[in-house]
Amino acid sequence: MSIRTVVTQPFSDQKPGTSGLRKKVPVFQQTHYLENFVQSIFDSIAAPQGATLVVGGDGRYYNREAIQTILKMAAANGFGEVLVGRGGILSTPAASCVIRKYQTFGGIILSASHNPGGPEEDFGIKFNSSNGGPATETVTEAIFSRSKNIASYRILDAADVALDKLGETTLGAMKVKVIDPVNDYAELMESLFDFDSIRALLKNDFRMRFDAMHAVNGPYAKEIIERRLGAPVGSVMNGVPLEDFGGGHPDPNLTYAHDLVEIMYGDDAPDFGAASDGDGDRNMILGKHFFVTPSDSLALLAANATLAPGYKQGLAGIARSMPTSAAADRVAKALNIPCYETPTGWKFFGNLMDAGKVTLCGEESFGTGSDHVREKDGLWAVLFWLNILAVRKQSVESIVREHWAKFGRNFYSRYDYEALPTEAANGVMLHLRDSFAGLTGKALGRYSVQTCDDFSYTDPVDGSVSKSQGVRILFSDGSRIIYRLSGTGTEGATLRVYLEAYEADAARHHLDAQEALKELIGIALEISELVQRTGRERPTVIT
Ligand code: G16
Repeated sequence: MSIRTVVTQPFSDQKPGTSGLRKKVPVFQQTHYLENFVQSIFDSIAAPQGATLVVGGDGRYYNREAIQTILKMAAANGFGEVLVGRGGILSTPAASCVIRKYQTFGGIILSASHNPGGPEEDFGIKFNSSNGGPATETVTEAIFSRSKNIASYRILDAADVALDKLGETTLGAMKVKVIDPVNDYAELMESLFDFDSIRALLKNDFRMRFDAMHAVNGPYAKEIIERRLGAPVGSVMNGVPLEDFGGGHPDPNLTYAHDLVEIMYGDDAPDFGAASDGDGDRNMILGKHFFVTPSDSLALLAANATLAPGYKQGLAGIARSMPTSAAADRVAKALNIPCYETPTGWKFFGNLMDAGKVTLCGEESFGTGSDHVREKDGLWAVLFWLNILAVRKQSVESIVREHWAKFGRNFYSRYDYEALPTEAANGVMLHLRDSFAGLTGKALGRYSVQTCDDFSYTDPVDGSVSKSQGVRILFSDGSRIIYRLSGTGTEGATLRVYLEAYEADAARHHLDAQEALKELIGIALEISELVQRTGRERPTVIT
């Protein structure tokens, strides 16, 4: 076996987005494309000789091929050991858990998250650091800049490694350890939640469904929910991971998780429904005929955190991404703990958690998590909810309604305009930025604009500054309209419009969010000239 140095040319499009490099599979299949990016990672992270790496992915199309390439390149780049999930599988939170538990130098996670998979669909790759979290912007910038002048990469000439059997093999001088992808993660979950109470809940006439969407969490959910917690077999649906997610879009929202939504809104609906995404880090929570917004879910978990054994000491603080509703801020205030507002991207929570400033984090994009790992964690959120339901013995809906009665309700909705021509989407953002002066102080219907800005964040731990993180139109009553271009799409541009209005009056809490936000939605479309500029009459997805 010999190490080969292969001469290559840089690609100009390897800039990591919100969460790593995501492209269509055929882009990754171009000669040297994956190798260039992997070598750019290795050249940027300064791993000491003999370091240990974790490698795994969500099992989507191209996962296996990519892992073989990464293993051979890791061997040629001086790594001493790689821990890889059996079959090349590791959910994103499980990868974070393994990195932390075995104190490795970091890990490479292969996933395009909630985006579809298949030969013509999406693939992705990102590096996570030794804290188990996505590399900071400083590191992703270094990787990008390396990718622009890379001239060669190193790879071991060797046969493929057998990934389907647990155990150790060698690849050149490097050890490859194939590990059980579920075990370490399941143990961590048992240490955080009251499995006895949840088991008792599931034994009674409480019924639940978990939709794994034919994605990575199938085996995790079957092991934890059905085997360890004793939910009846069949409680986990779409539990067999498929390379193309069964042709579906593994995004747990009301549009794409339609199998589950039909059941939860049908006759004889179960008491609790949940779904997670392609790589297992997102979650959606449903009660009987009832949807819990991710922003409310974060606030609810924070308010009830001490009911779970792993959080009984209370929370150090909460963090939410800027477009996430301020529902969690109200809980933080009541608990007298800080609440941080970060840009979109889980990577921004890492420093806060490492510094012990926050325990819970969440995002409107169906992401919730805590400092047990450094990724958002879909199943963790589901188990947290089950723990709360087991203790409070109330329905999901009544818990949420009680929460609103106490804290007020932050009506919330997100409109996604996917696959727009990039120029048109940029045009909307430019137009909005140009309108700041004219909008400030202006009355729009019953709302009055207090300020407008482009969100900028200074990390309170390392002082790094992230600019242009989304246009905010802030109204005097606390309502907000936010516009952002997604950093995770792979086709054209995705424009997101986030709408939020606070309602203290309990008599209005029963309103449908679309109804309550109707006027704000009209204003959002009008001031952005979105329809004229993009030609889109309707959003692709409303959540
Ligand atoms: C990633 C990030 C999240 C972010 C989400 C949506 O999630 O980790 O922090 O909220 O993308 O980002 P955007 O609005 O830029 O599309 P995931 O689940 O795709 O890894």
